[in-house]
Amino acid sequence: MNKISIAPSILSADFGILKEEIRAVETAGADLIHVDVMDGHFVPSITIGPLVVKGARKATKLPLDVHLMISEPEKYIDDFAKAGSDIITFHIESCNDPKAIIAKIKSFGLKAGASIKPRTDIKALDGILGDLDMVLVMTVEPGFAGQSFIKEALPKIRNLRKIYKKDIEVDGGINKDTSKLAIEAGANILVAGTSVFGADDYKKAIDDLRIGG
Ligand code: S6P
Ligand code: MG
Repeated sequence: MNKISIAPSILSADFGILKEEIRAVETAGADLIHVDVMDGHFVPSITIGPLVVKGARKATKLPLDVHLMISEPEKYIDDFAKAGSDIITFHIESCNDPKAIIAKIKSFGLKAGASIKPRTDIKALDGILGDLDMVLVMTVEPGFAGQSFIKEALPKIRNLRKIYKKDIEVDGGINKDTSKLAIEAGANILVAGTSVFGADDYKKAIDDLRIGG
């Protein structure tokens, strides 16, 4: 895994000018656009739904990387697929039948990802790793942007990389210092909200993440 991809999270963008924000990170070198969907149930916050994904779809040709932090994700795959997602990631902690969800995502021709929270062991992915296109390892507790990176998640990334050759994405508290740690551990897609949209220079922020500071 040599190429490091950067996925700015629009959760930290200015939603009043969302189209411009998406285009600005695209111009600055982003590889994917990360979309954080929260339902006020699986996590405390409520963020965005399929309508915003539909709007984002019109703003960019970059892949839309949709991170569902919601209960009963199986009920909403259709809506997010039809809105224009390219990758749909659900939380392993939020569902009983992950294989069925993966099959549903793939039935739309999309990539399927599964995410684990910082305290969830990679064993929770036993039996589905072969079906997935991506694993998203959370490095903060899902729910809010702007939290600090949980270093205890790093050994999990290292262990996962030994057995998983496809995409490993990290999400939460990624900045130019922690990106280095995540890349060294084996992650190849870095999600970043605050450290990109909070920067004055999006290009410099993205370049700094890609090279690990
Ligand atoms: C988890 C969080 C992530 C987002 C996040 C990253 O609570 O919501 O899923 O992708 O916005 O933000 P930051 O500021 O930690 O880079
Ligand atoms: Mg996310």
